[in-house]
Amino acid sequence: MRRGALIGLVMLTQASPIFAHAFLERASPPVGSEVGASLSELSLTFSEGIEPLFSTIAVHDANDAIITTAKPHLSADNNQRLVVELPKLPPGVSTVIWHVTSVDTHKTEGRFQFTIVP
Ligand SMILES: [Cu+2]
Repeated sequence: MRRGALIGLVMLTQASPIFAHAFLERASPPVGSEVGASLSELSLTFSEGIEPLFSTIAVHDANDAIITTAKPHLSADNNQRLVVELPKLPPGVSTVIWHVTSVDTHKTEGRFQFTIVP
């Protein structure tokens, strides 16, 4: 009886690292989308809980100038969602470059684009 429980526990702990990296699951605005210039914040939802102090989101405009100045913070109801307030974005292609550290201290990064339409 005790032996069976121990084997079950070992299998559980071995299975968990497979899911332990934070990958981007959804973005708002969505990856590749077209959005109006009234956009005021960006949110990225990951597959794992995020450590906001060790995570950055930079948005570059079409001229590659960095236009984000605010620090990203966690959504109040979801520790897998990072939110950053945006200044008014110029029309054109914006590039989002994210670097995040998940709660298990692993780092992941990525980038995507969306387009601001006037
Ligand atoms: Cu990990």
